[in-house]
Amino acid sequence: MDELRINIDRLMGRIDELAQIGAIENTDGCARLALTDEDKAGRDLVLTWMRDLGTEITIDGIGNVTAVWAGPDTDASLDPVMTGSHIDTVRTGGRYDGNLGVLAGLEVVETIAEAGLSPRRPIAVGFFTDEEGSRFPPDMLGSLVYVGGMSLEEGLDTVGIDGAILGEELDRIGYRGGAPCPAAAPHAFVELHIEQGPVLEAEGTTIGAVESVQGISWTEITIKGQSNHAGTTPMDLRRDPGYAAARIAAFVRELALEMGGRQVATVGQIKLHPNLVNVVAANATLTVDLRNTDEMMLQQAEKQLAVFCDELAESENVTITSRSLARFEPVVFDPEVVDRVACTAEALGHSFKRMPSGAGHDAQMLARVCPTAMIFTPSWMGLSHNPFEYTEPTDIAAGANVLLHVLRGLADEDG
Ligand code: HGY
Ligand code: MN
Ligand code: MN
Repeated sequence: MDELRINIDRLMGRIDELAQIGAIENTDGCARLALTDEDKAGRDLVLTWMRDLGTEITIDGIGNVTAVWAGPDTDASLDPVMTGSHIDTVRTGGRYDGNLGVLAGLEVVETIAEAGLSPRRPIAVGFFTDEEGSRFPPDMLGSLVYVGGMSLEEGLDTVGIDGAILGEELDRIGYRGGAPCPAAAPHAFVELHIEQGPVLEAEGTTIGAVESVQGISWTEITIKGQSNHAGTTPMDLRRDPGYAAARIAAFVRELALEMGGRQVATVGQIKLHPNLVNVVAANATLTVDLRNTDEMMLQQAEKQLAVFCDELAESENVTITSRSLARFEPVVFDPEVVDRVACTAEALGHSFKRMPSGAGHDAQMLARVCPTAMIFTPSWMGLSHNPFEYTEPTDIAAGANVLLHVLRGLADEDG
């Protein structure tokens, strides 16, 4: 492996500059929910950097952006090797989740270009629309459309948690492009991302060679009862969706602890109506996020939740309905590409660990159409989806250099 390395100061400068857009006061974090004005401003800035690198930029019908770079002797007719991630964030976002993968991809291109090198294949750097899915579920919506897992029409018609229509928001920010969905499959896809969990830091390991992504199940549950006076309504006459929602939140926590293994469960959103101190709620809406690396266990968790809701509806005399917001089975990455990540980390002198991903990523969608893997860097205190998310610059440099050499290797291969 040669001595070529990325320029960490330039990469950190871009990470810091992008983080100013939607910056969350008194923190290092940023909030750029998909297709908001902040997301548009972030997109505009990243496109400026893509243009400065002389890449060929395409924007597809769901707003995914791809920048393709070729050296003077690159065979531009060959399928590109692709990297990338997302630049939309959750409302309590950090500056590394997704942004690192996109900006490290641009840094890799700039490093190769300024070294005057010409990889055999072009290198593409992309960011995908609405990876977080927290405004417009499901998560990874843009990359799902990119690979043909969801029709463009269905993606555009998606209704957000705020009632906005995805396609209308895309038009409002001027990012509905003309490039076709699904896109042509790249030769391979590698995504650099922070771990967003505690494992690498706890083990003092620098690089994660990610082998798989766990299954994801998002459900929206709606509970209808009867609003009533908080003071005059006897307890045995209540039909209380607020109480039922609390019971479901407690149930899924106990279920995950009982199942053990890698089962996790989260109630991230609870809305009561009319949400007033002296009114027994009329209705409640809550979301349940269940995940497991094992598909059968995940199905079992879903079944137990459904049975619990049926029994609860009966005992509390409320009606409970549910709808799926996202459902993805576990994904296993390409062992050969994972091996490249592991070998490259070792050749660069970094400790590494083969591991699954607890979070969903665009890479799990690209894995449907091309050989794919991911590179993780440690997360301070395992924190993410938190404005105090942090990764050491030395670890960022390590991850970006592994990305540099894995992409170069893939870009120079035949076939
Ligand atoms: O939900 C996830 O795992 C990802 O952050 N979209
Ligand atoms: Mn992410
Ligand atoms: Mn995220």
